[in-house]
Amino acid sequence: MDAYSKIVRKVLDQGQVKENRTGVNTIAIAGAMFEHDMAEGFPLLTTKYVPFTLVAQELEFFIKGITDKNWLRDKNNHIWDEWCSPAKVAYGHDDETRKKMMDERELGPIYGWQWRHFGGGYQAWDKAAVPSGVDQLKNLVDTLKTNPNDRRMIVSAWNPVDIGQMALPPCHYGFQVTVINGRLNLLWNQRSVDTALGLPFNIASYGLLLTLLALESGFKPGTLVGFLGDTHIYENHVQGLTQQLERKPFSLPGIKTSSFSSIFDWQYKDTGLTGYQHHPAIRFEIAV
Ligand code: UFP
Repeated sequence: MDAYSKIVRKVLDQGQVKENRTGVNTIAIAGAMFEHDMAEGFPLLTTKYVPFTLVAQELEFFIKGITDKNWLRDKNNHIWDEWCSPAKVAYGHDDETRKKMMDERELGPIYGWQWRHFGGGYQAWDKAAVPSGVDQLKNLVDTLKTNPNDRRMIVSAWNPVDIGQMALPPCHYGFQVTVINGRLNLLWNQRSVDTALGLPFNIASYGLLLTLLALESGFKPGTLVGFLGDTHIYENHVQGLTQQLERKPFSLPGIKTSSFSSIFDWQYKDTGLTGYQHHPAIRFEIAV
């Protein structure tokens, strides 16, 4: 059984019913670990279709530090749409901030902002403001090239000062890179895990980031590890996941990047899958 299916199995077997803010109960376990050796292939689920292009577009959006979701919408990518509906924006915002965010289609200082401008004084509606703050991603890349044995290569998206301004507090709130025996490993932390809808995307996204950092630094892709906190299945996802577990996985796809010069210039179009064989998509309702 693949690493993802094992987590699904564990939540189905051991999960306890838990209420949460969405109104749809989950079954949840205290935590789980996902581990995948990139030498075995790219970790995109084969037991259902996962739209890799949407994952890659979102990663480019993060890497570029963009927080205006129109950048994604222009590419027909709607994965962040739910997180700026008036109900969602009410999440920790006063009326004036909400109006500005709706006008701007701004998600607030979410992942990309924290990766590239941590502590930089987010003011999205002030077009004249030059973003400042700590460029954590650039620092990580520089260290990877100059001192790969370093054990401090961390990017944090969890910024308590900024959380009130975000459309959604980071779910995956930090990642670390290590280099061991010429292989680059990426370890991410995630506080809250929607096993059916979020986790397949999160695995693919960090698998892609690992791949890009390996290209950037010349190390071989190593192990992808996810430390997962509240790992849950929404009750209306149980049936679909049970059906998914019955499917026999295909061998994993490969991943191919053309004309790579730097992770900072990389575009989602530069990377594609090779040989992605998969079972049909499964419809899961998103709990917002
Ligand atoms: N969620 C994920 N992965 C993500 C993301 C959200 O699994 O990358 F952005 C899920 C987890 C949870 C919900 O079910 O979205 C967020 O709700 P909360 O903030 O209450 O944990």
